[in-house]
Amino acid sequence: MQRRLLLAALAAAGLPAWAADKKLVLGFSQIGAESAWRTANSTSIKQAARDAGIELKFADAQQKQENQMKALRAFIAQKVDVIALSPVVETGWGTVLREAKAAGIPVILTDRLVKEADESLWASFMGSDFVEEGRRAGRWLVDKTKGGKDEIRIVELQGTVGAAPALDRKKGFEEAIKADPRLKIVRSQTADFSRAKGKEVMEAFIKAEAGRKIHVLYAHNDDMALGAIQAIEEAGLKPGTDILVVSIDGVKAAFQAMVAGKLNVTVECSPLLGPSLMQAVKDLKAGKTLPRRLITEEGVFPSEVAARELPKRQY
Ligand code: GYE
Repeated sequence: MQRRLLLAALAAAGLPAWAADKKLVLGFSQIGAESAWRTANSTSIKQAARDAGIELKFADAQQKQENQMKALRAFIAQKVDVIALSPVVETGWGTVLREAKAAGIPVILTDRLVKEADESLWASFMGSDFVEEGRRAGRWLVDKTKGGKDEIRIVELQGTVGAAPALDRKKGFEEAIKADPRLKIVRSQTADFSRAKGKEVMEAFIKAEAGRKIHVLYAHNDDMALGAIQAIEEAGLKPGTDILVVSIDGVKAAFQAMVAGKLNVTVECSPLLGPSLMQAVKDLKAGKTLPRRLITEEGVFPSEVAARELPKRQY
């Protein structure tokens, strides 16, 4: 097609002239591959970029903030059109975000938020409400254990230190279990959102609590819960029965564990952010203002519905 005709067609479709000239380039700084959630998130973003015809520069930071900063600076040097960042921790992003702003490159935060006073440093934040997820887990537990008199002793496996979902899921859960003073968190430690560490820390909890009963395990994600389930079994106990297991994410393996009776509930957190991110990238470049916050919709799945839901799960 002649350029003049192409431009006219683009204008008629409400698209700007640059659309004729080049593919949009998106630099995406991913945290790592610490969990099934993260793997599903990376797949969603790569697939959606292909579907949208957006060139994706994908950088895996292997859990390190310094690697994410390097990636962002490389994206700025390469003059990408848009940067998307899933920040491993909340703090410490001001300088590099100001560099992106000075270079005129908009930043979209996905999955996790940063803690910066100047909110003009990002165009939009899309992801889950982690405090609400924590509350949902807590409310489920309050409801499940209501009626008795005895103390209910909970151990907690936290996500990565300083990460938004770890801080918020702790906060929301604590808020919700206040409804019943019998519910007490007796031990709480990070296991970095990983299955191997979940197992390791749960082993340590079981050892430290020898002679006392652990009634509930609350894990900030499914992978840590699945690791802990192994530790519980190796200690000769029945996960799901001797110890109630509550977790967050809703990955397939969690549904399988529920069907097997080893996990009691998972609070959904959707990793399928790819399509909304690509839409946001296109909207930004078309000059539209993005909503400051796009909240993912999600549910709660107790073991009773696991068998019915499992075939429908996408991740
Ligand atoms: O819950 C966990 C992952 O930020 C929501 O990160 C995400 C969390 C998710 O490693 O499994």
